Amino acid sequence: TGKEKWPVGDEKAWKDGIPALTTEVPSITNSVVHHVHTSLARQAYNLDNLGAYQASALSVRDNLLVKWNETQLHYSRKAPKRAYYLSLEFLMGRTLDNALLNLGLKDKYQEGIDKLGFNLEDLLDQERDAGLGNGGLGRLAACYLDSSSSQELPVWGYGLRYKYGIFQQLIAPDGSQLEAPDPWLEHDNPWELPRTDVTYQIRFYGHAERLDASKAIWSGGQEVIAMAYDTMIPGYDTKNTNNLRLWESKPQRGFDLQSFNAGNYERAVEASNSAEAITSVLYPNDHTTFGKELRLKQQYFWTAASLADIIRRFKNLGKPLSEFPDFVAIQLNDTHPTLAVPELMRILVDEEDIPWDQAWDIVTNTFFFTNHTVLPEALEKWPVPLMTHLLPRHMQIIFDINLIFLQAVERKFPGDRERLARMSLIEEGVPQQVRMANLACIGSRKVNGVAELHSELVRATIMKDFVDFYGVSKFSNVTNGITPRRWLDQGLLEHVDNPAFQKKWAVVKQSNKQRLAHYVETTLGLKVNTNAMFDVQIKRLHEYKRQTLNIMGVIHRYLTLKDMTPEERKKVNPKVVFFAGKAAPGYYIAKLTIRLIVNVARIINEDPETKDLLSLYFLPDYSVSLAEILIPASDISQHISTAGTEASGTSNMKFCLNGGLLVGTVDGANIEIAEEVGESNVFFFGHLTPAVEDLRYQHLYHPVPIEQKCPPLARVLNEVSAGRFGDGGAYEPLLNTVRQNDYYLLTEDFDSYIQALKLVDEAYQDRTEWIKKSIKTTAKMGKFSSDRAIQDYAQEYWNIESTKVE
Ligand code: T68
Repeated sequence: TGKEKWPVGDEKAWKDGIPALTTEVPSITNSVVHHVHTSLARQAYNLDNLGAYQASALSVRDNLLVKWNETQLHYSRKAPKRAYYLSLEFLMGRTLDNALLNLGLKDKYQEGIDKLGFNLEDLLDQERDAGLGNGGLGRLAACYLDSSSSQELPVWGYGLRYKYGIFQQLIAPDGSQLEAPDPWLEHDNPWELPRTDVTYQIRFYGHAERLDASKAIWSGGQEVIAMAYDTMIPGYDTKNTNNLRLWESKPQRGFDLQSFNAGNYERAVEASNSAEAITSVLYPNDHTTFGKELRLKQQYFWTAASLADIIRRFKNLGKPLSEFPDFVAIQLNDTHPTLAVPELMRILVDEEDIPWDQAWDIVTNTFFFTNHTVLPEALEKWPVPLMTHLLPRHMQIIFDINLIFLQAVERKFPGDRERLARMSLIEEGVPQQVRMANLACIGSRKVNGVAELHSELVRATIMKDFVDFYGVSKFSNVTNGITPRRWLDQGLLEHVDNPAFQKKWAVVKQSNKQRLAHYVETTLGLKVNTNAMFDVQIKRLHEYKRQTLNIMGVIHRYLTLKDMTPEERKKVNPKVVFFAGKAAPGYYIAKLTIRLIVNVARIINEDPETKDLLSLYFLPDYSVSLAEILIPASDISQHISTAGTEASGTSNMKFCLNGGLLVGTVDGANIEIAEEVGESNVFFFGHLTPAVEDLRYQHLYHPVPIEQKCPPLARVLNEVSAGRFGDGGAYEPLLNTVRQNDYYLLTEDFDSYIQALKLVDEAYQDRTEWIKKSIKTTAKMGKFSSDRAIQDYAQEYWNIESTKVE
């Protein structure tokens, strides 16, 4: 109510002491100088850009904290239903620029910092990216936090505070990717608040002793401490500032005293190391499962700490646990947090003495599950022996859930043993494995995919049996979205046909291209032709995303240019192709693709006959910050996955929002983007999803040699084989994926791909028309705001309401 008795001491003294927001230049400079002197213990005499960044960040942080405190108090008083977003990845990028934008203080800080003799843009550049994610899935989580605060929704994120984020990508002299660690916390992180008082003990190993048919006691094993770090999530133009809580693992007592006293110093240190190892590093694999014990430990550590925290907060409301789903909704971002399902059962049944059926009711009304891929190699499975060893009680609970579930399936489909085998939580084999997607599905109220086509495929493939069992209404769609705050770099329109506006539009795009060219020049020492069309493909390296198709297309273009007479070449529009993206360290073919791109670039960028017409850059160490430079600079971007493989894609949305056009397959969110911006503004090519299965079947059983099937592509492969781009036979394993069964259908789509790129060239010739397309595209992207996506979740899934801080 806000009217309750003041909790401690003199109310006025407390209230007067709350720091004022620094929203005017004099208070801004005061607060920055204050932090230089106190927090940093430095002065104007010895302050570099890094120090000035840190002091500015601390000053902005003070503002965020005033709002954050108010928000948390407001939520506690109002006690609305809350939603929690559990994600192993939050790819936040940098914070200062975005915080200033959301606070509406960018101009004022710019002025203040100028006054202190520094340049805001230089300071922004000092910040290290928080790279706590691999790609789309992790960045999506970050966009959803931004939108939750902006929409004034009571949502918290829960994740892990990795000491090392996604690895730093280096390029070796031969063009291959090398990985280096990312010690992003090296110089203190001003955006996090260590909460030494928010800790939980998390158990691993030990033994589970059954007490009756459903209850058990889990004891022994290893105990590790989870400690909270909070990060403020500002909303745009609102006081609401939500929280992202990340857990760090710590040893129980620093040292195991017993071993220490027994003179076994080494063992004591080992125990402490093994606890700290849990949150030491982000696993760099997307779309493959690795089966490493440490990864499973991360998943349990994080879900257990988060649930303990959520339950503690719920209990403060003084309500019975039967009302838990009325106050708590938990979104499972992919299957990574699925252990939350048996963990909540364990807490309710073993610790809270709630009967099994009632507990299961609570669980299945609390969780919601988002699937991000239908690729079979990405579906998470854990060996039963490993799970039994690490989490003996959870394994029992999973078996019990499975037994009851399969009995229900048997009642609905009597005698259908194959169906039971497919739907079981346990995959038979040596060893048996736990199917996490099945567990997430049956433990959740709803299941969603991330774009219309993808959700359709989820229903038709991996979840088909579950649709038959539950009915289709449990399985729906929330098309992904992106925050327009971070990803829109220019103003808006309504002026498509206004020549003055078109001109301004072109000027903005041009200056974004110059900014990118400047970046390339300062990082790679290479000059970029800013009069050329900029063509960009930036995403994780993966066969299904078909960077290989793109590089084969570039080589084809190069060979075509070489075949031309100088007269013919004069008619060609220059083009610059950019690639960026990381490959999982163990993904051999993806790494070979990088090596090929780098070496093709070396040859064609040096060819005096063609270099003004075609050049190619692989920008190392792709990150959120680099994306912020690349995306606004693109004329055209490539989203060319084999149909049916890219669940949604989100950079496609970011490019279009910035007036870049798409060349793409009929896949993921490309389809819905075309519906919004008009098909005439998207360059589609390639086979459609329903054809893919048949084509793969033909490749396996009726293969046709590539020379027959696609001569231009065969020529490209032969040139690479022959060593035209160096390294003779090095690329054979990559080329063979295309020559042999061509699972991702490059030979099937190559001709229409080249045709689509030709249409792009033609369209680009008419610059005015192109600019109009660009303006229209930006204007029609509203659907893909993560504000819309998060409202879909809030209304259709979580049933939470906006809770505005006045
Ligand atoms: C992506 N998935 C989808 N996964 O590929 C993309 N996976 O189509 C979609 O737009 C995006 O999710 C958001 O929905 C991923 O990014 C991972 O990064 C990942 C990481 C670990 C394990 C499995």
